[in-house]
Amino acid sequence: MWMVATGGGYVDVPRPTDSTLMSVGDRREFLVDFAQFNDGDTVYMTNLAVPHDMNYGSTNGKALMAFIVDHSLASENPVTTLPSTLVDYELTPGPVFMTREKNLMGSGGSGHVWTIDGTPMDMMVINDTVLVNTKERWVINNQTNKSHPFHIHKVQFQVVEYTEKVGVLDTVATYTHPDLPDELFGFKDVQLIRPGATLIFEARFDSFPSPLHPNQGYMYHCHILTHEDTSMMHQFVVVDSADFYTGLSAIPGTERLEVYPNPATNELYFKGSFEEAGTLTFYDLRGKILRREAIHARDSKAVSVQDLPRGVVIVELFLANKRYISKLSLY
Ligand SMILES: [Cu+2]
Repeated sequence: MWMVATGGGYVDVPRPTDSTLMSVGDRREFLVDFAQFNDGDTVYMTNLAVPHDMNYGSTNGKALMAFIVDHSLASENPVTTLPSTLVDYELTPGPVFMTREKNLMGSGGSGHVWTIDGTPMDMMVINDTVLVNTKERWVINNQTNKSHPFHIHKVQFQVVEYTEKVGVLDTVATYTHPDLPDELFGFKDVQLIRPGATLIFEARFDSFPSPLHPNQGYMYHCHILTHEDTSMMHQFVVVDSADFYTGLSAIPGTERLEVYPNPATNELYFKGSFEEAGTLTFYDLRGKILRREAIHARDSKAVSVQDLPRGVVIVELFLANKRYISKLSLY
């Protein structure tokens, strides 16, 4: 058979194979040549991953589906040839605007929580803000001892690189576009990440709902139901390139951050104290991260802004369930 498409469209050329590695939510399309079989032959599609001591109780214990060949059923316009190429396929062009790194964490077991970056899913929290029409690179590290099918809404991504440990010696194997195994190739929105493996993909975030409303975040999560439910899932929004600050302001629950002095030169202070530790991020006006750090913001605490470029920047203080933002002039 030949793999001709993934969930996100055609691949470059028909790829001959007799098996493929699928995970939860994954989709592939194949062209299968039944002309080589005789009338009455039974052809099984089997699950090679069924453990030896288990089967589905049918004639062929690993069978998922049986095809009985009947040549009299041939369609009026049968497919008898394969094109040598299907589509012009290349990585999405243009520079990478932002790289994000995510860690899949947790170890399962009773009462245990699977997370992304140690942070459970919270409907009231937007975990990432993406600038519309930019290409991003996401690095997903599986730090657990289970495989996770990573799934993202909104975009079809392309795998740039996949690194995993193989064999009893944990030899590191790295696959890089375009020299990828079939199961890593093509536009897709879900990809299995083995224990200890790292998936790197690129995608262009080409549109967003406008205006933003509550509950309009897009999700990314493990596609195993018990993992996403407990709670290996985060959400992101895509915002307008015309004014990143307006986009941030539109995220539900966002409040104004008061900082002084403004304009500032060397140091910055917060008005008010915040109970929890959080993340402080400086963006430029297009939404590119200039600096990001963990912080416990207090009104007497100085933050150095000496290393930041002069001009207007955006300051964001992101606590566990609250986002505060401000524009800041530096001179
Ligand atoms: Cu999972």
